[in-house]
Order: sequence, then C-alpha cells, then structure tokens
Amino acid sequence: MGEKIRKHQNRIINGIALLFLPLLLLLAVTVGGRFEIFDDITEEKAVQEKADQIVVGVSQLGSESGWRTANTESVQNAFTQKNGCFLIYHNARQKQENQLKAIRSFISQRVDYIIFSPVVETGWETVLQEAAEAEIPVILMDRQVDVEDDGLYVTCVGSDFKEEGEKAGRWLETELRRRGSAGGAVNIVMLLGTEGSSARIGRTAGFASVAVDHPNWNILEQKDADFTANKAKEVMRGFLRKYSDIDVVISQNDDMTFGAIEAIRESGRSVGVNGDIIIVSFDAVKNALEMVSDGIINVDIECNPDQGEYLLRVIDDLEAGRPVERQYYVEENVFTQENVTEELLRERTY
Ligand code: GYE
Repeated sequence: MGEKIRKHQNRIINGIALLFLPLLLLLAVTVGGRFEIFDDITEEKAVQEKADQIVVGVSQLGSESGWRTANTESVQNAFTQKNGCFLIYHNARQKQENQLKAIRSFISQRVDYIIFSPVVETGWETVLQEAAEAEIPVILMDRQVDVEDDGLYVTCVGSDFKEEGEKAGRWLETELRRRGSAGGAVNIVMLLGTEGSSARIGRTAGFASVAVDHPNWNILEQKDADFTANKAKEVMRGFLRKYSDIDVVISQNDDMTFGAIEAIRESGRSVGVNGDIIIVSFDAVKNALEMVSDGIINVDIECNPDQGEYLLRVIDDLEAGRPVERQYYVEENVFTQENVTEELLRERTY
C-alpha cells in the first residue's frame, strides 16, 4: 500500500519537474552560472569557518547577582569568533534541571567543549557520564561538583571558597583585637548563599574553621538567602526582630549585603566602620567597594568573576595537547577602607 502511494507521489513530482524543466533550463543558461559560483563560495566559507572554530557550550547557572553578571560577561568576551570560538550560551535561571537540559543539548549538538557552573554540587554523575561517552571534555567554571569519579571533568577554573571563608574569619579576629573587644561575647548572624552550592559550603566551612578557636563568638543563627538581595532583606528583618544585640553580619555575597544593610537601616541601626553592626561581605563588586570606601561595609572578601581568559587558556592548552592542572584558582584580595583606592574604583568594570 505504502509503496503504491510512494509511486503515485513520485509520478506527480516527476510531472511537475517536467513542466518546469524548460523554465529551469532557461534560468540555468542565463544566470545559473553566477548563482552556482556564489553558492559554492558561501558554502565553502561556512565549512571553513566552522572547521576553524572551537564550539563551546556554556551553561551559566543564573543571573542572581552582580558577580554572576560580571562572570557571564567575562565568558562572553573570551569566547568570541576573533578568538577562534563559537559560543553557545545558556542561562539556567538557578535551576539544576535547566542546566541538565542545556548540557544534554550541547551533547546532542556535539560541541567541542562543555563549560558549566554547577548551581549545586550533587546530581551530575549521569549527565557527565553521557558527556564522557560522547567524548566531549567538560570544564567546571566557578563552582565544584561532588562526583565519585573525578575523571568526569577535565579541570575547574574557580575560587577557593574555603580560603575566602577563612579570610573573613581572620579579618574579624584582627578587627576585634584592634577594637580591644577580643575577649567579650560577639553576636554573629550569617546570611548563606544557595543551599548545596560550593560557594556556600566553602565559605561556611572556612569561617567555621576560624570561629572554632573563639568560644566567645556566638553564632546566633545562619539562614539561607539564596545569594539575592530581596531574600536577604527579608531574612535580615527576621534576625533583627529576633535578636536585639547583633554585633556582626557575615553575608556570603554583596547582593545579600545590600539587602541586609537596607533592613538594618530601616530598623534604625547603623552599619560599618563607625556603626553598630560590623558588615563582612564577599565578592567585591564595584557598588560594594564604593560602600567599603565609604565605611558602610567593613570588609569585602574578593571573589574574582573574571574567569573567561583562564578558561580560554585551558582550552588552548587542551587543543595543543598540553597537560592541564586539575584546578585553577583565580587571584583574589581582601578589601577594607585602607586599600580601596580611587584608581581601583575607576578601573573596576563590574
Ligand atoms: O559569590 C555570588 C554568586 O559562585 C562565586 O555566586 C559564586 C557566587 C558569588 O551568586 O554572588
């Protein structure tokens, strides 16, 4: 039956083709040659371009913070056609399921490299296995994954979050000593980033590793605010209602710090160098550094979002068959009123 229909269809198509044949011939004789040449050139060019370019699929976890926006820009500026790359970028809007979909689509498009910033550490085993089976190298950006087989990714370009947390703890230690209040009770609240994310896990552990030496550091409460200003404002309002004697806020990113400061000010209390509450923040985006310079934020532990260039270099090495390290840490600083200079603020692009 199917065969019959196909034959019938073929006959109709042949008929139509015969009908238009003289017209086609005429076209071919007059302008066809030129079209043919044009087609050949564009096709060839497209093939060449594609062959020259490294296709990179990037799954960004979201756009929750100023830091993230800067990180995305850094990647987009690095993987350009000028640098020999073709970037396929996807924003997962904070959802792991969206990242999993994006990675699977990169695999089916057979990209040359997959880069992604894992929103949380767990749950990646299967998709990474699929990438490995397709022989597509995976590079982690910014955050880590927790998988049994480390061979499922080539390398990671990101921050040492534990060290960042430790830096915050050490700064507080020194500051309290300087104020002569090292021995008395210090009441601390903590605003935590996205649950299950490396940034939160590392910063919390790093700070705790210093706090453990100070029995007088009284951590009243630590609560999730998902790295966003709005949630942090809400959480901070709750803290302020519950505790009348907060001395220190440890806020795991600048966006949460902005929200927290609003809530504190609304409650009639002051912040910063000459204020009632010490503010410890992470990221050091430009807006926050201005607040450090103005004495509103006491200290900002830098987290460097400029990872695009590092990632490009890693891909260059892999392309050239050079060995790469398991982990690359970006350079990071600690900023207080003393070292936030006019020049730094001028040069800060994010
Ligand atoms: O600190 C925060 C962002 O993973 C380092 O994620 C990153 C963190 C950064 O939302 O602002």
